Amino acid sequence: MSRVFIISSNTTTDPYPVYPLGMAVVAGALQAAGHQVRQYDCLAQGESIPQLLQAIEDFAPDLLSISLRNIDNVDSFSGEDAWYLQKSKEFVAELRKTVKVPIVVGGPALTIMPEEIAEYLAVDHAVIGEGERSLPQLVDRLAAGEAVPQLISRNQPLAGDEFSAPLFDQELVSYYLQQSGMVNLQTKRGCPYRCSYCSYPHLEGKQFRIRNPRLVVDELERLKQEHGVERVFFTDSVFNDPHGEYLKLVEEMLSRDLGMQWSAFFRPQGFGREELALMKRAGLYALELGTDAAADRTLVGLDKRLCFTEILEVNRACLEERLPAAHFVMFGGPDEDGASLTEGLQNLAQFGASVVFAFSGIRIHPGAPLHQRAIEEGIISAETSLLKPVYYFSPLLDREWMEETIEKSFYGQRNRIFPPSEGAKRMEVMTRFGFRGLMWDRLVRFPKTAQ
Ligand code: B12
Ligand code: SF4
Repeated sequence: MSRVFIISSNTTTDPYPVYPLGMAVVAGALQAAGHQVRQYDCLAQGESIPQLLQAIEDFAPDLLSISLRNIDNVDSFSGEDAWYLQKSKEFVAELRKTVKVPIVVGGPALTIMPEEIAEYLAVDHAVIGEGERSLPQLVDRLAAGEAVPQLISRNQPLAGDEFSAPLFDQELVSYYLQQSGMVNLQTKRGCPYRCSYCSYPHLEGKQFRIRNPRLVVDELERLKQEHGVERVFFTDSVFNDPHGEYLKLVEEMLSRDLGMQWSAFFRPQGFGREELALMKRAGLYALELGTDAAADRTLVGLDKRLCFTEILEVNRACLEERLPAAHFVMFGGPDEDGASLTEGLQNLAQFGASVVFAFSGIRIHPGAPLHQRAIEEGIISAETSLLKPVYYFSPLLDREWMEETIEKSFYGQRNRIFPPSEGAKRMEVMTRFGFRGLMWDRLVRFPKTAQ
């Protein structure tokens, strides 16, 4: 048995504070493997280094592990203060001065750029991919005195039913309920689509690995009964898999009459009023839609494999079912030109009461098809470091003109948000008025008769 101190270093509160689920899952796996674990969340429990060092000393761990969630905020308008790795580097360096046990990092940020981040942070070990099996194995190898390399490659992907149950900590749950009114849970991993900008298939694998609905609902029940949770966000890359497996989970939620509310990311394709009505009965209260582009030309440019008419149908069904929906749309991506921008803005006007969050440019993540395209178009070279965010902007239109055009088109509409900082401002105001959670769902005013 070893003692593992695990830290969630993420302190971002934009768009709202999110429960450190990665840390909780890994902590659950360590505990199940017989180790003693202490979780520490820098957002909920403070970033003070002396306080943290005291907690570490009190626990006397054999290993210090850090969960790294975000590299940056994927918003091209942001500057250095939204690049979180500098702070992570200083954080590790401060801990290193006192902590003598090995320091290991993992998490989605790390898995996106493992070599570069491990070197930049100067940690002893960096675990790529899922931590449930890899971290307990590392702990055992270190305890046995084995020499272990800095980079630990991925294990075989776990099957859906092998994912660890998160070890929810009541102090943290209470903090997130107070701050955001919800915690989070994962019902599956992976995504079989290949949208050209997206890092999710790299992070979670190219196939859906689905958890047994009964286990998910058991966890929901525990969250409600033992932790007082009424609302969750499902963190799946895509909640609505095309084979409709997600409906089995929805049915299970319904059959257990959970009385919990939930939201998730949806791909705006292949579902309509019938599915929405069922999900609404099971507690769905808002949908975040991976619309990503607003015209057929740019949807193809992103290799979305869906067309605008399909998105519009899903949007109409959401309005008809009176379910708040938010579309996340990136302008300036592959093949965007003046005509597609004009068409896209006209298309977005058809979303009516639903919310649109628009972004300018697309963060290039290494290994995503967009990375190769940016190299081929001479936007970056193969050697360009992506540690600090680099954004793809279509060479076919002027960025400034594009941004002015979007702002003009959205002007005066509370449910059309651009630039992204506008969303943060509105949420700040709503937080002051006592609202919590997604908050954008409050911006939706359904017409008397749905469109
Ligand atoms: C769901 C989600 C959201 C939801 C969260 C809702 C909620 N209430 O939880 C919303 C939409 C709010 C959101 C917001 C943001 N997100 Co987000 N989000 C995700 C997503 C899809 C899943 C994250 C998750 O919870 N996974 C489930 C847990 C269990 O998995 P995990 O954390 O990866 O942990 C596993 C492994 O990584 C590993 N592991 C984790 N920790 C550790 C530690 C150790 C020591 C080890 C060994 C292993 C290990 O083991 C775990 C179990 O296998 C990821 C993409 C993805 N598919 O991973 C992006 C992602 C993490 N988000 C990202 C970003 C940027 C953001 C925002 C900054 C964007 C913005 N400006 O709004 C904000 C930040 C929010 C915040 N406060 O931190 C990026 C980070 C990359 C980057 N460039 O920085 C990602 C990777 C998506 C992307 N664009 O590529 N997000
Ligand atoms: S954007 Fe959504 S559908 Fe496309 S690859 Fe990423 S997670 Fe999958």
